[in-house]
Amino acid sequence: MTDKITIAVSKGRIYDETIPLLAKLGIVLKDDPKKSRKLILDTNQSNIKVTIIRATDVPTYVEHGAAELGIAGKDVLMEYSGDSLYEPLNLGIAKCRMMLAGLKDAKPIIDRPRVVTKYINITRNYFADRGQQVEIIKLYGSMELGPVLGLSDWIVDLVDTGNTLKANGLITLDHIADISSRLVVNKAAMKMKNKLLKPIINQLADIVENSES
Ligand code: PRT
Ligand code: MG
Repeated sequence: MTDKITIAVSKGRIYDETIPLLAKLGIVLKDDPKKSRKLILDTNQSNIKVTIIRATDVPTYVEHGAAELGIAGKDVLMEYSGDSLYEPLNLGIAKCRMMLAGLKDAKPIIDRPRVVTKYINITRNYFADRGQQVEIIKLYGSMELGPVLGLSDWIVDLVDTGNTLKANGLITLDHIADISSRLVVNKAAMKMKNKLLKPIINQLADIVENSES
């Protein structure tokens, strides 16, 4: 099996921006994942397959070697607690910012501030660094609703255009991190399948470098 690789790609916006990158590498999907129900997709290269999965599952598949390569947001990687992943490349796609936000017309906070987020670890570290006591409440989506319905004072979430915050009467309060998608590589595969992986990583690095200038 040293001659085959699987690339795990986050679905959603990362997938949309990954397909042109793969095309530049000469890797083209044989099926349209929006039409096919197959979870593992063949490409024009017989030894390379692509699987499109939940963003938060990408590091898990790659760490355990079920996929040799993965493409995931830095937000997901920062939140992930495993540590045996190589992260050789910032792909510069699906860029956004991790922000602290709250209601524009917020009432003064009298108690420990409550924060809703799906990024529990990032949020805990952020407030620990500032020495501030907060109560963190985990949500799985639509964080913006938290302050609107009085579940929390603040949210920690990703912001791109800022339209979602604005539409819900929220403003940014602090910038926590710049986010973009990264290439991650399984550590064992990096040794065992180096002949196959190295050229892909190098070519991707060239493509990213050229698209920056
Ligand atoms: O199911 P789940 O929501 O977990 O994932 P998904 O399949 O819906 O994927 P998707 O498309 O949400 O993409 C997730 C990944 O894209 C994240 O892990 C980030 O690395 C990256 N990314 C880049 C973003 C955004 N930009 C972004 N703006 N992910 C989410 N958003 C959301 C944000 O949470 C907020 O609700 O977009 C909204 C804000 O956008 P603006 O433009 O209104 O500011
Ligand atoms: Mg989403």
